[in-house]
Amino acid sequence: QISIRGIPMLENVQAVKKTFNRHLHFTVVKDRDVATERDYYSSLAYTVPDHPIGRWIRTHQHHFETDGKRVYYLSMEFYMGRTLSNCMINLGIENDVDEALYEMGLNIEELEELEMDAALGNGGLGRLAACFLDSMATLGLPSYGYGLRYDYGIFTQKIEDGSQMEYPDDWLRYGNPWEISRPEFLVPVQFYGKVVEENGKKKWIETEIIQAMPFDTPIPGFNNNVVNTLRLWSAKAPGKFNFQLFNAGDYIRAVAEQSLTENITRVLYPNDNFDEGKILRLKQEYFLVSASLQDILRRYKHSKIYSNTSKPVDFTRFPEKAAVQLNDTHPALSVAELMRLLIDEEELTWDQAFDITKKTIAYTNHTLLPEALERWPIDMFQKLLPRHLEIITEINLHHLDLVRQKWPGDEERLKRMSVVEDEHKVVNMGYLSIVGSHAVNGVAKLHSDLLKTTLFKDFYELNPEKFQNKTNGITPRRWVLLCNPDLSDVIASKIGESWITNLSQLSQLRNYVNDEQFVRDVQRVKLENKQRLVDMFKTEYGVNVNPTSMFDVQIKRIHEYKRQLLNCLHVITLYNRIKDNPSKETVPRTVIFGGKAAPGYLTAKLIIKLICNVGRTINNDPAIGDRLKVIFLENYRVSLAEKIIPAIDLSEQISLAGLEASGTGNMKMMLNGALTIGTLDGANVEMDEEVGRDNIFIFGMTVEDVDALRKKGYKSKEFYEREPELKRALDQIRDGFFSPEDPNLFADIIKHLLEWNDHYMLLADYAEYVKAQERVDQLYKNSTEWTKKCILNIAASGKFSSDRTIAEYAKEIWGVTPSDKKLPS
Ligand code: 26R
Repeated sequence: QISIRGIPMLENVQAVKKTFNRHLHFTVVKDRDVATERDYYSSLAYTVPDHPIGRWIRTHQHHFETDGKRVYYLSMEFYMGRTLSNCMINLGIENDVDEALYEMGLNIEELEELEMDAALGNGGLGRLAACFLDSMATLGLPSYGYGLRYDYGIFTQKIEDGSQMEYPDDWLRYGNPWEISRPEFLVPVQFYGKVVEENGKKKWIETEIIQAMPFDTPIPGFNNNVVNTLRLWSAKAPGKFNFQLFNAGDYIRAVAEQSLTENITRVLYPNDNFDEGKILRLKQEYFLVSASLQDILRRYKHSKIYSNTSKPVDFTRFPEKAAVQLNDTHPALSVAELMRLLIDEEELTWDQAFDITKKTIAYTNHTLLPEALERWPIDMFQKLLPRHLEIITEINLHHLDLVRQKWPGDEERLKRMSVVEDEHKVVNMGYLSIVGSHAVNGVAKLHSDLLKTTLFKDFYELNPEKFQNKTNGITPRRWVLLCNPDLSDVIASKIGESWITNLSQLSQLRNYVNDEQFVRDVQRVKLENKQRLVDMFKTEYGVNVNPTSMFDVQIKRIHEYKRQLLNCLHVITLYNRIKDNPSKETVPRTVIFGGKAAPGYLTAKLIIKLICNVGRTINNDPAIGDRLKVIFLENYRVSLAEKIIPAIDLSEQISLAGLEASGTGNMKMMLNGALTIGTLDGANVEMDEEVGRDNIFIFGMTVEDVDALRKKGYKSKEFYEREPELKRALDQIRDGFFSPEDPNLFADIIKHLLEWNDHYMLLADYAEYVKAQERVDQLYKNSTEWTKKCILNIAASGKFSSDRTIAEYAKEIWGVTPSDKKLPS
């Protein structure tokens, strides 16, 4: 076995042992007689970050000295998952640490399991931000992530009696060894107050101030000695009230109430693709934006050109030194805040400020779903951010002037394109982001095209040059090297290791599809990965799973548009077929679902309940045996994805065409040798292009078909009447076959699909989906042919590295150049 992880060096191993023992003693304050597993984990987690510290400081010095353009990625979510093993891999110290722990009689894999996920994200958007940080560091870009340090990340999901229950995710309970607070860079953020004019200058006064405390986490690049920074803000009460004014009772109350101020960064909003419009969320968004932009401007003012000189700071050159990327509209207030800072604080003119703002900011859209588009009520702005409302109003006036120039007399268009929607009295944050940016991008080809032809059509016609595509990607470090070390070794044994930072090299694997030993190795690794899960299914869920059965997996947030219900209808169909024809040979399947439902999204919660109940019926039916099993994974999250994805045979990507902006799980599964069953949606379209139609199971309506069917008048009941197996499955759900204790339990699901006309058109795609699944079964019977297609999928997955995505952002949006230079170690 060749090892990508390097050979342990004696002196390194000794050094790790020494540091480990020092931390056990001086940081954790235990000796080996009384230390628990968690104490050992903590010692390890304090040992590993000692390694990047020197490189972290040197990276900052390097950025200061070279003074290149910096990239700032602003995001309300960074779904980082665990840090320990990722850090060891990127620093190349995995084997040294492994060996040191082994020599001390400790099991590194068990200790790694004690790390809590940093789950500061909901799903795709947050995890994309985390993959981007890894790629930006690996490509040597001087980049910073800016986000919020929520005390509570995405809730912990428990399944109780088949229903989702939510528990707080107290991820900081045992401390966080990966962060360092930076009180010296504390910044004040203002809220409320009023705007007055003094000598022709606007002043925002009588505001309430909340301090933003930065916490920095190192982001090591892969094998290049670069260590960048993720800076997360935590709300801190100013603690400056005048003691004289309070009597004893007021004093206690005043101190106690400080903690209310700090609620701003208490918890991540658990909604994915649904805008609740809550004021606390608006406060969070502004808190991120204001703290980050103040920090960015401070860094510019202290950059090399201005150090040790009395040269006045020239902000017109700011866009040459800073690129700010908005991860969806959540940080869209950046447009107004940068304008405010430049005009009110730095005394630039409106035109100068607007020019700088537009050149600096770019905006990525991640969804077309109307209910996910942020539109904040004007009254809320008026109260919380009065100065920003003024600025937005003026930006809008200038913008509408341009529209009027281009389309004189087109009042309808003027109304459609207004950033401030008069009718609903809201600010459209998508429109604000477009107007204040020089680039707007979607996250897959199809999605970017749909932005131009539907959601932002008018804006595309006004400024076609702004609109771009940047197809998403994933980091191959976490999503194969870390999570699937055995597959990585098998790949490296054929093509070496350059694919780790140049994923398109995987195409060389095409040369080995007929190499029998290679095919057997890939097969063996998949089976071993599945076997590990089988053990987990037995202990965690009490279900006996056949490791050679097809692992058919749908893992993602639970949402109607993603159509977990369609998958469920297929499962019921398989069940009915086995029951009708018990002696017929079938391809054994284990159908696995995982994902969280937003706590307030009742239909999504009911879908979880249905899946669990269908599983209960099937898993306990002795006539089924191990031919069909259904599992709902509890608390799907980054660290669980790392265990599941290497074991998947079939990847379910079955959203209604036009609604999944990209998907990124689809890419992770492809890279780990799963075959995809999917619609022509999001990045599936490009996966199909890369791998070829013979090696992917595409089914269902295209975007054009969906359009045509809606125009013609879709009637879900017609499909229900036409498809006997579909009708039977729906009748079973309706009649309580899966919920005999409460036969009406799933009435709402039936309502959605039949009475309310099935908004996501599951019934229209059902027949083709079932047929595609039959083709899947046919292929699975021939395990060599199956594995060859898996290999072709791995070989075709190179495009989906986030390194490629980031290189495109760098070149086409940010104007910066990746570097493969290694900093000194
Ligand atoms: C609360 C509200 C404002 C909100 C809306 C939307 C909160 C969170 C979201 C998350 C959305 C934007 C999201 O995660 N979108 C996903 O982005 C991925 C990365 O680009 C895509 O792969 C995926 O298709 C898309 O759904």
